[in-house]
Amino acid sequence: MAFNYDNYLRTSKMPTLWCWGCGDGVILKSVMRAIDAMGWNMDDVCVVSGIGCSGRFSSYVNCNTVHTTHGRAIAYATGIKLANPEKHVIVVTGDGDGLAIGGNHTIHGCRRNIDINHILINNFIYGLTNSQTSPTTPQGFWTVTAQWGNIDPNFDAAKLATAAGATFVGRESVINPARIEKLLVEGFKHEGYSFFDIFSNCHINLGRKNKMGEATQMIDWIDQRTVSKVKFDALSDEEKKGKFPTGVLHKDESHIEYCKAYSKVIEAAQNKTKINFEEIK
Ligand SMILES: Cc1ncc(C[n+]2csc(CCOP(=O)(O)OP(=O)(O)O)c2C)c(N)n1
Repeated sequence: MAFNYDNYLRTSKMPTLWCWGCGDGVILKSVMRAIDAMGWNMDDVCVVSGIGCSGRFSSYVNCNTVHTTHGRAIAYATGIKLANPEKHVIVVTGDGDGLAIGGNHTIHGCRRNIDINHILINNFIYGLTNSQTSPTTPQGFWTVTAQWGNIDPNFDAAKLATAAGATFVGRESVINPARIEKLLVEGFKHEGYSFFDIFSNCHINLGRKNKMGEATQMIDWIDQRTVSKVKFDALSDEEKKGKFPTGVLHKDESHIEYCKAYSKVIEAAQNKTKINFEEIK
């Protein structure tokens, strides 16, 4: 039977504000299917988003939602999760939202290993505000803030999240929605900070200015840049240049989740005892 997205969407908000062919819709549908696969009740799910095209995500999902300020979604999500550890918190940011203005919040969310699911929709540009350079815009690309070509080196968001302490890190792209869904399910099951670097196409505000004005052209470009982790690991250093591995890139279940650690603070304060730091490693 066909999947009934209406069960999970605010259909009254349709159509979305996203451009025709935008990858954000593909990711939205993948998230719906992953939530369904988890068997989560939508009353127990909270979707938090920042500002940007990606920020509109929370408007369309029929659950508890908070559309927050630019770059601050992780801070809101941290508060929501700490106050409601039994709820499932999903945060959606763009690459600007989550790596530029909100880069600080992202690294500290990862560092704390709080059990939130951070989906970074990485379309390599500030989409909503019409093409300013983001921390993932490739070098040489034209943007309105780099009209002679972008000279800035990029962040590899997955490496950044891993280095900052996220305990589940994965990457997929809109080329394969089934793989996004599979990755999300695995990350949703993980207790701790789950970071998903999802490559998406913004053919309108990035592609059009860089000879990829059709969605399919930008999707082909993403296809050329991504390779499964298994294949990536077998490449030479030279072959790895400009390529990004997909799939589960990092998983570590040896660290305590932040809400659990915080419960020890509450316990110690209530009992006027000391925290046993052996228990919160
Ligand atoms: C404090 C603040 N600074 C700047 C803006 C303007 N602004 C809105 S969205 C955005 C960038 C969005 O880019 P990204 O996060 O990559 O998301 P996308 O639109 O590509 O999904 C900016 C700079 C704002 N709303 N608030």
